[in-house]
Amino acid sequence: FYRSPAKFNPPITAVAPGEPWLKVRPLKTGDYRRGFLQSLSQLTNVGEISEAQFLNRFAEMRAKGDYYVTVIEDLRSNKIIGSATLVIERKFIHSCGIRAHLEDVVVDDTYRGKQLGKLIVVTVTLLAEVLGCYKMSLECKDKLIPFYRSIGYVDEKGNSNSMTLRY
Ligand code: 16G
Repeated sequence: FYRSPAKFNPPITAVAPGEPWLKVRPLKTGDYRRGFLQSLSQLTNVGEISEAQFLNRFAEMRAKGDYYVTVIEDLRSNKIIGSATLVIERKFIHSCGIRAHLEDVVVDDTYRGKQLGKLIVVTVTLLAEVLGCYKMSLECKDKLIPFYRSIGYVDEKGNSNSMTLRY
């Protein structure tokens, strides 16, 4: 499997994320009340989402089976302090292959310097490989390019320039 060039110092893992009160795990329905959406609002506009809306969207994602939302919880406050989503796209090409997209990566400002962004990205990147994806791609702000490079992502210039149409 993928050996990330990312260096962890001290050496943390998803199972032992550096502090006994931090837990890396899949999203659960109760995470609405654990501040999951407040945490996401550090990334972009989340909007006013009721618990029913959240549960409905989460049920849709689970029914599809192609969404893997991973969160980090602070067990002291029972708050979600970071998350990342892996979305799988089904293809005809690459022998009916599957491709992974890394989406909505966020770690609370107040938890900076604990390597948690790196940890969650490495974790879902490995998960995509275990699931059989032939590649994982993402879009990010320019200032985050060095971060993703340090984890092994490459900007394939001229080949896959990221382009957007906004509605
Ligand atoms: C970043 C995110 C993307 C997210 C978008 C939100 C990563 C790797 N990329 O590009 O997943 O959906 O920001 O910004 O986390 P927007 O609200 O402008 O679409």
